Amino acid sequence: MSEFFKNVDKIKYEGKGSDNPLAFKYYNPDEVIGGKTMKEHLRFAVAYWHTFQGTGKDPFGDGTALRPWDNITDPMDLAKAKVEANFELCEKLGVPFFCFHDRDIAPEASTLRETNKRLDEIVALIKEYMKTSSVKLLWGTTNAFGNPRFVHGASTSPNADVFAFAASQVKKAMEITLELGGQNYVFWGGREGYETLLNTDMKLELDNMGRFLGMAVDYAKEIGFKGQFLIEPKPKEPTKHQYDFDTATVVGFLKTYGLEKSFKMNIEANHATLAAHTFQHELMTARINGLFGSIDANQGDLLLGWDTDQFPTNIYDTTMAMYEVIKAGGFTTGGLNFDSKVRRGSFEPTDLFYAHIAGMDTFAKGLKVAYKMASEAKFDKIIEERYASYKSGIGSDIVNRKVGFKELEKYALENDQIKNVSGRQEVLEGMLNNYILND
Ligand code: XLS
Ligand code: CA
Ligand code: CA
Repeated sequence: MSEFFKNVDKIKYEGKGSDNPLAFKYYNPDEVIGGKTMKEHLRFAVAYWHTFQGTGKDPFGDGTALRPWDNITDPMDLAKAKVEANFELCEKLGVPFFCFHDRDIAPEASTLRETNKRLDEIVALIKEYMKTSSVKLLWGTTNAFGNPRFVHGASTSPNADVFAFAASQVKKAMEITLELGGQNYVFWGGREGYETLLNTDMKLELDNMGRFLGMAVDYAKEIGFKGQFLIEPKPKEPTKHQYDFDTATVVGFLKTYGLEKSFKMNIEANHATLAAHTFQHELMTARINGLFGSIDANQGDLLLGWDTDQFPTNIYDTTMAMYEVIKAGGFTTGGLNFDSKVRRGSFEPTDLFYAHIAGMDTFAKGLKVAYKMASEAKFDKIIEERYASYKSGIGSDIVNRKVGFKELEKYALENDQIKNVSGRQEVLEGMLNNYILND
């Protein structure tokens, strides 16, 4: 067994005072917060595609990443080396999970049959590693967007042969996710969207996407896959308009096609901001609809405005995200998957560790602050008071639907001198600062 990251040992918790870039300052896996360890709360995962497939290539230039497997030329040997590197990296970081697309772990061959054989070979190798490692699969998914056959989408392609191909790919990816004990299966829309309505039958495309997901639910039952199905919303990129625009859109979609009991959400921070929402908004929308599942942890850059997938280092975002996770009762099958890539300029192998450490510390700090905020319930109390008018009198009659427009008009005619109270936003933002700064 080769060691790829020779200059990195197991990353330890050294605490706030440490200036060792290869140590945790806030993430202390065994520290107990509210009856659960940090490791159990946060359920971190490494994203195979960015960490092992990412090269730093962008539209203006070639990849810059220097990786210890760069000298391996045979595609299957390379795929095997990356399996080894994945277990080494996860173990050294103490990250308990990883996530992959089918095509991340095994390269596509010239026929589907041959591609599936390659997948089987790599899955057998991963299984072998899992026998001695505690690293598990958080979720599997399908890459049905990269190959040119998916130029017009997968399940929403106008070409039924493409629909069939994508179905066979998801079928296989579900089988290997089951075989590897994956706890969830993710559906991110890939190219499920459109460029122009001049050539698009939107109704047929949406109906087909509904049919496709329905077939996936049927097949999961057939093979006994008990993992959670997750949908990951995104408003644009690669298509101009992605059908799974945001959480609210997906909630409507699931209800239209009768799929709301079979799916939950995988919320990505960068996709939230692309949809002009905050990360917290998307998490709350999922939670209040009973559909919170998992998180793709990253952050965008509002000045750039595209899906930059940066490692999460913004403490406000991680605090409010963990606040929502706690309000949702914590993760069950889900977790925090670093769908994040090191910047093109951070091309050294050790940058992969620095980046994950920064992300893990930022979420650990967010968890600690959020836990305190949730247990002290100051914000809850303020919100409760703000809506107190619905607890009695006319408010309670509205909530209980005891009144209609006629009764409300009668009430309003007698109570038309309305008094409002301040929303005190700045006080609340100051309170949040105090929590973050004093913890
Ligand atoms: C792309 C998505 C993708 C999904 C998995 O923007 O984030 O990586 O998470 O297919
Ligand atoms: Ca994602
Ligand atoms: Ca993304």
